Amino acid sequence: MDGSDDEGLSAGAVARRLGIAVTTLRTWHQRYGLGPGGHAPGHHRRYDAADLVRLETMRRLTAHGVPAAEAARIALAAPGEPEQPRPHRDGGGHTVAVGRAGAQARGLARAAMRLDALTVRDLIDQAVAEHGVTATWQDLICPVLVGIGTRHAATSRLIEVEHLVSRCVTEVFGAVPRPAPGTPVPVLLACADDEQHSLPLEALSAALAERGVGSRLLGARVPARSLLDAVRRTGPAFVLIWSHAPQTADTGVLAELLAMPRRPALVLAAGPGWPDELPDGVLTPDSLTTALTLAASV
Ligand code: B12
Repeated sequence: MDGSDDEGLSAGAVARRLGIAVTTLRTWHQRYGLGPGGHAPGHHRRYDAADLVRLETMRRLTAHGVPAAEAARIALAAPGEPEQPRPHRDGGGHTVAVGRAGAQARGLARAAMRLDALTVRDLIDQAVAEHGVTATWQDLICPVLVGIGTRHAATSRLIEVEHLVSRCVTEVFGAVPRPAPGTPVPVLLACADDEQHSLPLEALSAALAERGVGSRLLGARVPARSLLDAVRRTGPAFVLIWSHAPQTADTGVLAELLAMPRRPALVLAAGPGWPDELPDGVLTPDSLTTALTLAASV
């Protein structure tokens, strides 16, 4: 049932195959002439293999943030050689809202919804190379994650998309070069016990690495005792604990950190899980940028 016959594919089938909305396909046809080759007026539009190649080029370029008019010019200029049959299917799907974020975020959201891990990874990789970790996290990744989370909350779906994007973010941020072995590591980053939302810490660790600052990233679900042991053994100047939900926000561990004989100079509680009332002396950065500024002070 993909709307194909001997004369080609229907608009709906092409849209599904490319993971775009039919309205997008129509816009590309009307505005940029990227329609079905032999489209005879009065007949249903059928797309042939060469049309598909051009449209796939258009989709790929716009996913990478190339403005639509420019992408269409390139797609129309390219020879419309039929693609070899592909051994895989992509995941279909359309997109999620990314608020006022730019074309790159929309491209990332579309790739995520297609479960196109290679493009997701590539887009994040390119953004880090061009704009750095902080801008990539705040302007590209966060809007997409928030969009996915909002849609998930409304539909109980898209967990596969959430996992795929999270994995790609982890891979790209993990690949940002770290300071050389032997460099001091003044920063310790950990999620609260049972807390799985580690991506903000991964962003912080990668952004610190860009600035030549080493960090120990303990990642998700760090029990209080393990965190305190790690602090005792490594003596960090800056300890940040992430909690995304009140259920994981254990203020007791913050008090214990502050009471240690050689306590870290800065103890930070970050994430939306923490209550307003925290032990005196705990800092509460509300953004990656603020956390970076505080880290620079130690
Ligand atoms: C990715 C994700 C996951 C991944 C996490 C993978 C990973 N390695 O991190 C997985 C799939 C594991 C996951 C699991 C769950 N998740 Co989840 N998840 C998300 C998602 C989509 C993004 C999380 C994230 O990284 N947010 C960070 C950015 C993107 O959010 P932000 O709002 O822009 O950030 C603000 C601040 O936090 C701050 N900030 C951002 N980055 C940084 C960095 C630093 C250093 C600092 C200081 C500040 C800062 O600035 C922003 C402006 O205020 C959110 C959606 C969302 N809106 O956040 C849901 C979301 C957080 N998850 C949610 C839920 C319910 C769950 C689960 C309970 C689902 C389940 N039933 O199992 C489990 C949690 C299990 C647990 N005990 O932890 C809910 C939480 C609702 C709530 N408040 O309790 C959310 C909000 C989705 C939703 N709308 O329902 N999740």
